[in-house]
Amino acid sequence: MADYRARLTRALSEFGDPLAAAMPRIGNIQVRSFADALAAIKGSGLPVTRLQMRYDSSTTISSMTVDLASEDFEALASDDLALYQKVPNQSEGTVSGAIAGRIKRTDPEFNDLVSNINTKIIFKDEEGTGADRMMSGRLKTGLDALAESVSSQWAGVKLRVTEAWDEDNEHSGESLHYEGRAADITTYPVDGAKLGRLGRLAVEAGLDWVYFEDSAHIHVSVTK
Ligand SMILES: [Ca+2]
Ligand SMILES: [Zn+2]
Repeated sequence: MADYRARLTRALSEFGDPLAAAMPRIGNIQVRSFADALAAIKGSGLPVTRLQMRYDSSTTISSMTVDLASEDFEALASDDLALYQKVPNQSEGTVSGAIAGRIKRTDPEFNDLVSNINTKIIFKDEEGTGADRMMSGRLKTGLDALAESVSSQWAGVKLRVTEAWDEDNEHSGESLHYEGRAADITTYPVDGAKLGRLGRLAVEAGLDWVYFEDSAHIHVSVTK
């Protein structure tokens, strides 16, 4: 009995249950079942949002209720990027390198950009010019890898690019978008709750600098 009581007290205290400090005298089998149940919950790896016990008397548990967090909480508990997080946690210029100059269609540097026609990526192309597909070879390599991991992570979900190379001066002055070395991404279908995981997948896909820029998109960039 003492052994089970100690196990239960320890299990309860791990959940921060105040009952651990004032253990009721409950039956041997109940204590064992309860301790095993708590161990199983802990083993599931899911956070517990509620733990409630009811007693018929000082020696009998009448019910025990445990609410586990949803899988959304499981995602939050992982290494997903948080809003405004940068990986690595340095300035973009330090990691990806400063822009040399804005590339226009008429510049020779434009010929160094590639058009990404990967069918596993949805390109927003709201400009209707194909600019969203234009990018450096390194950015294409990273996004192509990311597209694979996105479809592996979520069935029926694709990587979506809303901006890559920009010729419409829609970004801040020194933005790497102007050199085709940056992209703004989401999932498709668009789901803000997936952005934190998307950011981590982008890091793992080899994109050099990943920034959870706002609640609507992830910004990524690469070195030259
Ligand atoms: Ca666009
Ligand atoms: Zn951007």
